[in-house]
Amino acid sequence: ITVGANHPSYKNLIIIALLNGHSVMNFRYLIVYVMTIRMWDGSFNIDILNAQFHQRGVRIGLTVFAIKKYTVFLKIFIETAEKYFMVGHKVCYYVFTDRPQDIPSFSLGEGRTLNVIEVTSYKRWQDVTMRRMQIISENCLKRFIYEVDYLVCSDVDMMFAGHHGVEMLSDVFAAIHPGFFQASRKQFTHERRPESQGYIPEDEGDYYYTGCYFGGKVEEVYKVANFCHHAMMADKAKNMEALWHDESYLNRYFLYYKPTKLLSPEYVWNNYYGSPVYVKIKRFLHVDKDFEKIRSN
Ligand code: 2GW
Ligand code: MN
Repeated sequence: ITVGANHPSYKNLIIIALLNGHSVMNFRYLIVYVMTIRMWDGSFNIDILNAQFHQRGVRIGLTVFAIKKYTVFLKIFIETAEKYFMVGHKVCYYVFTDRPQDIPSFSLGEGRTLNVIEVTSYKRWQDVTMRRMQIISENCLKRFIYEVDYLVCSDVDMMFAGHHGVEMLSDVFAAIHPGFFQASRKQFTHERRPESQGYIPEDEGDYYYTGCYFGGKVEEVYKVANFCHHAMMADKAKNMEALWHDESYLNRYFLYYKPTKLLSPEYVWNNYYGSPVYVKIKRFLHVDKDFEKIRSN
């Protein structure tokens, strides 16, 4: 959309943004702002949404990878998901792991199931995190499309701490990386080498999206994951790897295929960034990890 600063809708856009509690720094951001729906506390009526989604009998898949030592994160992840994630809806957890024997059993709420799927691990941690895209895309075709309507793809070193309901679902949704919510475009750590498939020009890029939480309809998640996997393979053939691995390719995908819903930092927060007033509810948190210990082989 191109709307000049003198256009009457310019004022309306600013008013909408301010009513939602945002400072308007840059008109370009503002346009993207109104194109995507942001989910903040108070911006949705969960009772109406729950009724609509129940009527449709919507099934939601949650994919998570616990490879090597990262199996330790699963307990808190699933236990807190049972408390907060899509409560009252049909939920299917998909746990991908190379250590199925290390996966504890969980007591799950009604209508909720957990599938453990064995996958092979990779030596390099960059491959462990990036290959998630390949595995997700393959399973979209093989399995998810037959079993669920929406998919939510998450890191495992996370815990739910507040309501995560159907308000977040959309054809494609993404979340802003908590460290870049207030950053300017110049500060975004996008991949800047034009030769890379993750390339985003200096004067482009709406947000810096996190790689740890995204999703949507199965057919849309397939497109996201398939793109990221192939972009990564094309770079690999040139002996390249984007700066932030899968996260960089994900950001590149969203540059030209924008998410239809944008989750506020309430939905992905990291206490490393403190407790700013705009995050009224911390719904999902990065778990502290001992990097040395957890990432060593
Ligand atoms: C091992 C060594 C170093 C880094 C990751 C791993 C590792 C990751 C592992 O041994 N086993 C494993 O299952 N993982 C999976 O990859 C797990 O699901 C984990 O949550 C995910 C991403 O790795 P993580 O959480 O350590 O990386 P973060 O929190 O720094 O993630 C951000 O950056 C990544 C790319 O570098 C991804 O884009 C991720 O989605 C981002 O949140
Ligand atoms: Mn993580």
